[in-house]
Parts: sequence; structure tokens; C-alpha cells
Amino acid sequence: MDHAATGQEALARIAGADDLDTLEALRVEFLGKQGSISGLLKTLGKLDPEERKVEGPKIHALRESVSEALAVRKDTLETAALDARLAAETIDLSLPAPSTPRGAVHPVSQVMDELAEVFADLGFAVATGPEIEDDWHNFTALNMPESHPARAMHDTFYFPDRNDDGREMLLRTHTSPVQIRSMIQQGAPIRIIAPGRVYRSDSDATHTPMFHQIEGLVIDKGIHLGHLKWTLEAFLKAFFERDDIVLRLRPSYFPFTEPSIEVDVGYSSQGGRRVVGGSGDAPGHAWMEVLGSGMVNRRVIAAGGIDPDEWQGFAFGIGVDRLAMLKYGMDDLRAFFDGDVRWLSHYGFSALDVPTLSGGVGTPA
Ligand code: 2NM
Repeated sequence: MDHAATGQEALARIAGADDLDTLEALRVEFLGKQGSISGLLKTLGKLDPEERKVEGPKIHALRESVSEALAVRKDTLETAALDARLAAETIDLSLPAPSTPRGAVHPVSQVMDELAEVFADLGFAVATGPEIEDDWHNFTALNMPESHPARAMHDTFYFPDRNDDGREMLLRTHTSPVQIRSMIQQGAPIRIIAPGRVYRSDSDATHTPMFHQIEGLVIDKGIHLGHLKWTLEAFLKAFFERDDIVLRLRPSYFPFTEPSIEVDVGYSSQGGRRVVGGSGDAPGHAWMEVLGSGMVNRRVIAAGGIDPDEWQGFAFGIGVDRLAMLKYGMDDLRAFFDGDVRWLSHYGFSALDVPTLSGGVGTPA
């Protein structure tokens, strides 16, 4: 039998295949299960031994050369395809960036950065901790024992299982457990803020089940209410970038502070928008609550492993989402978490607008 002609024709067709699909069809035609060369191999069994000695090597050589030619052609076509793709996909890195940037910094992130900047200037370091907490760090250490009514008021998300220490696990309802961990880990003196996400099972027009807080803690010798008042006033003036901020301190109650104080700022309504500044008692003005605070309860200082006879402190808690709405004139809290790109392109900030005290914390470039 003359396999040379079969081979010549096969090699010519392989060399002429100009795409990978055509080449694969040829492989199936020659070497597939029903392929012509596979068919030749099957005929070997029916030949007598003498013929097989002659035909066998020829057919195997044919198969070898066809399969080698397929591999070479495949490599050539793949290299050509890659070269074409690389040529088509080149990017000119010297081109200018698109004139309309597609991303924006969320107002909550921006305000978190502004707050960190203002407090850094007052000497506060940023501390962080886990969002999944145990009930000792979230409640007990903060003077809220198991029976405490404030626990029920926190609408806590609990996990079904306890941890290895037998403690109930939960999503932190405030960032205060970060302060407890800082006291235990670093001891006194302390000057920190703890920014982050907190969770409460509460959802309506003014409450979302996840929201953002920044709490602050100062522990040192001889700390008193005067330090608290000065710090909060300095903070609010820097944050709102106004010197005419007037504070009203009202007695309140928190389990972790004694005494506890709520802080209001005076504002007026201008064009349907609340503008902070002036006394809330002035004509056309009113008071608005912006944060809670107080002198840290000595039981909380002791739970943090610090001697309350030697060290005193103040603490405060700020709702970041509300503060962002106030500063940037947004009226619906729920829009914060809708992920609507049109809302974000309206209220969002440029990634290049990094808040700095020297540049103005909230002044877009
Ligand atoms: C508030 C109000 C008052 C507070 C207390 C502490 C800690 F851990 F030091 F005891 N951190 N934050 C605190 C005090 C929080 O939020 C409205």
C-alpha cells in the first residue's frame, strides 16, 4: 500500500490550515477515534505477520509525522493569535485620564477621614478592634451586667453559639469594646479614637441596622469635665470649620460614664438646610444633639485593668452617619447604603480630596 501519497496530502492540508478550529478538525479527521490513520492502524491486526512487518513501521511513521506536523502548526497558529491580541490590546499610557472619574469616596468615608484628621491634630491615635465581640467586652466591662436594662435597649444581634470561654457572641453595638481592649493592652495614659461599623437590630427612616461611630477615650491623671468640654468644643469648631459654634451641655445617663453629658449645638435653617453656628437660643435658631459623653465610670476604668484611684478619664461617642448628613446636607439616611452611583457622583468626594487641617478638612479642592 502507498501511504506516502496519504502522508503528502495530510501534511499539505495541515500546513494550509489557517486557524485553530480547522486544525482541530484535521486532527479528528486523521487521528481521531474514527480517523483515517487510526483506521489504517486497525487494519494491521488483519494482516499476516510478514505483511505486518512491512506495513506496521510505515503506518506508525505516518502517524508520527502527521501528529508532529499538527503540533508544529498548532504552535505557529497560537503564537500568531497571541501576537495579534498583544498588538490589538496595547495601551498608550501617555494618554490623559478620562475627564469624568468613575469612582467617588463615600461621604461616610470622607467624614471618617475628616474626624480622624481633626482628632489626630488634638493628639488622638486611631484604635480598632473586632466587629464580632463577646458580651463581656461589649456590655459587662462597660458597667452593663447581664440584668442591665440598657442591654435590652441595644437591640443586639446575637450569634447562636458561645465562644470557647463560654461567652455569648454578638455584633458590637458600639465601638466601646475597642476602648476596653486598649485599656487592657496598653494601660494608662490613653488618648484614642475608635472609628468603625456598629450594629443594632433597628431599621426605619432614621436607623439602619449597620451604622458608623467614632468614640473617643482619654485617660490620664487629674482629668476633669473642663478637659472634656474644651476638647469637644475644639473638635466641633475644627470639624465644622466655624468659630461661632456654641455648645449646650445637658445632663444625661449612660451606664459607662458618671456624670454623663449630651452635647447640643446651635443651628439655623437656611434654604431648607440646617447650618450649624450661633446659640440655639438666638432668634431663628434651635439646638440639635450631636454627641454623648461623660467622665468614664470608675468601674469601667477598673474593668480595663487600670486603677481608678490613680487615673481618671472622659469619653464620648459620635454618630458618623448623622454628622455626615448634617455637614453635607443629605436628608435620607437610607440613600447612604443604596449603592446608587448617581447619588454617589452627586454627594461623593474625589479620591484626590484628602482631608487635611492645612488644606481644610471639608473643603473640596
Ligand atoms: C458614648 C457616650 C458616652 C464611651 C465610653 C467609653 C468607654 F469605653 F471608655 F467607657 N467609650 N465610649 C461613651 C461615653 C460613648 O456614646 C454616645
